[in-house]
Amino acid sequence: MYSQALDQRDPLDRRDAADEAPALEAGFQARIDAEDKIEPNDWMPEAYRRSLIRQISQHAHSEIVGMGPEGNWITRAPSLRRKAALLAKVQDECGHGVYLYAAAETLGAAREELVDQLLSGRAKYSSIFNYPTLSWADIGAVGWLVDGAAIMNQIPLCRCSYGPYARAMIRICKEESFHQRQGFEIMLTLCRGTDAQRAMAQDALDRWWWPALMMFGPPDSESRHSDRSMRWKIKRFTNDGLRQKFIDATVPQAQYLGLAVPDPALRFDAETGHWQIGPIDWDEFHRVLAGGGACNRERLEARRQAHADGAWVRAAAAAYAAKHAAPHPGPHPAPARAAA
Ligand code: FAQ
Repeated sequence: MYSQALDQRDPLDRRDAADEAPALEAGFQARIDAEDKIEPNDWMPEAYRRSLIRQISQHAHSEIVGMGPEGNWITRAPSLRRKAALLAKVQDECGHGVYLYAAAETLGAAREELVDQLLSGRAKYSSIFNYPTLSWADIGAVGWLVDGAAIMNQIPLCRCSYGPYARAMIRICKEESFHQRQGFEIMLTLCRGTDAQRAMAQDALDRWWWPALMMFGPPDSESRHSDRSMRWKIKRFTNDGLRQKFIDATVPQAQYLGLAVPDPALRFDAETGHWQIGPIDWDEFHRVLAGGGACNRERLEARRQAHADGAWVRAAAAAYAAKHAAPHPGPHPAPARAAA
């Protein structure tokens, strides 16, 4: 890995590298400022590399854990069309996780280590996936709000300064936008249905609204990584900036559905042209991050079980790779002829 390679160098070379570091960093920042993409073999500050591995791996874990809440409803989808769409969506999330782990690997991270961090509970993944999906309307709300929030956050990541992450995000965002529409369409169908269906849609919005706003991360005043990530153009907008964009886009959609946003303080500020919300319960956010959400334990248990169930696949793949890496034994000797 990159850091090990640095450590193994001759001490004199290391001293030269330390002398060169300020110039290298200035050159690196100039490339970022010029909107160049940084590629895996380019020089980069160690902190940039680590910050990307942190963010990309948390993102990958979120996609993988995020299969759980919706996967829960595949067998109970109300029609074949809904089942096929949900199945495809959950498979897409798995694919996103895989591209993202591959992007983290280009930075020298070992995938096994990243997965181990998730399974041992040391890694973070998005707070949103620690909430339960209690009704079919929750599948609509997850697509509409959770994928909607994910897209708002991820479209700017298509312009991230790190090339492999930016390129992975382009495809991911195309798929996420389909996910958001399928969720909104489920909500629309329910809202045009019976009173009981409308009540189910309202109940889902009541439970998912605030957790969806928390997906954007802590307020800017408490965001420890934002300043540096913005300077390095990993992030293009702050957490509060993206949260506000999401609120402004989503409140009119709720109105179109005929649903009430569960916030008595919500009001449109004509001066700024933005919707203003009441206070977010950041204690709840921190409680969920610390493992105290309704489903933290269940989500990790599901990942551990899936990992254990997949052990034979990993063993078979390793055996297959080893067989193909071994030198070819050459043609079989001709069978000995029987004496005439
Ligand atoms: N949950 O200093 P900041 C999806 C952590 S994908 C848990 O502001 P940063 C698709 C943060 O990691 C959803 N932890 O951090 C889908 C940091 O912890 P650390 C995931 C959170 O990185 C849909 C600490 O708090 N998307 O939904 C959360 O500058 C449907 C301080 O925070 C991404 O990962 C949170 N909500 O900004 C799948 C997008 N927020 O590392 C299935 C990429 C913050 O110091 C179904 N990531 N933290 O221990 C990002 O854009 C950023 O990492 C942020 C956080 C914006 C999430």
